[in-house]
Amino acid sequence: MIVLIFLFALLWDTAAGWGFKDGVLHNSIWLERAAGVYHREARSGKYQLTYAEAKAVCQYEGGHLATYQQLEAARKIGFHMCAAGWLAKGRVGYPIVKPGSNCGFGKTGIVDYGFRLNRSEKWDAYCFNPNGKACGGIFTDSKHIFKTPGYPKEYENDQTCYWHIRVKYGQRIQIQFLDFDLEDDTACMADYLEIYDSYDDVNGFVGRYCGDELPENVISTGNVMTLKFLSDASVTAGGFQIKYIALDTPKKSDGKNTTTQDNKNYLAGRFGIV
Ligand SMILES: *[C@@H]1O[C@H](CO)[C@@H](O)[C@H](O)[C@H]1NC(C)=O
Ligand SMILES: *[C@@H]1O[C@H](CO)[C@@H](O)[C@H](O)[C@H]1NC(C)=O
Ligand SMILES: [Ca+2]
Repeated sequence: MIVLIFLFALLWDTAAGWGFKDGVLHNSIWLERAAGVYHREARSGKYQLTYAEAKAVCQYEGGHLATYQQLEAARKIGFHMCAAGWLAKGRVGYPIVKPGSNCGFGKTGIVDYGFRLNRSEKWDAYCFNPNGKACGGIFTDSKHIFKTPGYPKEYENDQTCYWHIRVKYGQRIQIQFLDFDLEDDTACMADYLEIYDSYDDVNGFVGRYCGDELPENVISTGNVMTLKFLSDASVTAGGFQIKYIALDTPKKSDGKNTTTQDNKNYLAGRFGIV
């Protein structure tokens, strides 16, 4: 661990593109470890999992409950969730990157509820899967392609995937749909993809998508985005392939604004509101 910190300190000095902004590390050697952390809730909604159930959810997906340290490493690269979840050894907490009055008591860090004596309490879960789960993750590279689990085969029932994207401060994220086919229903209640222009799936709702029509590109306003894919207990479809790329925000000296132009594709969700 000490060696790691030293190495980190060394790299810290030399790596030009790295740095703290809003208390968050942009790019780090922790990424590899941290990227295996993800949030899970029961299909029936928030705060429905006992400790034993939370453990089972992570194990079913080939991982285990994340430790406090793993959650903190993930937080350091921008993992932010406004939902308390079980961690290893019966601890409960959630990671806050961006302080807000409605979540995390205006502080940043792991909001720690401590080791619970009553393991029948119901919370969400934070899992860790080092083997690069196909479903969700935290991404900080300048471009990446996401696929539904199993793609190009049909996705499975009862999937919940979160993709957290964070590019360099000052950049924006462009989402391009390469292929899209989710079970279709009029209000996208069964299977859907949701896009959020924020760290989590609470703020910045952009749109909810289903069916087989290829949605238009979406461009973020900031350098973070969250994508959430859910499938219900029956009927699957081909799934999707989505590419994101980091866009450099034009320098002020350019003297021209692309914002207006980009905005026409922004909030393009089939059920886009806000
Ligand atoms: C433990 O938590 C459950 C769920 O919140 C509650 O129903 C139960 O009464 C609690 N048990 C004790 C001993 O406090
Ligand atoms: C660009 O946008 C900024 C902020 O919206 C505005 O103040 C400025 O006048 C715009 N510049 C041009 C050239 O449109
Ligand atoms: Ca379905």
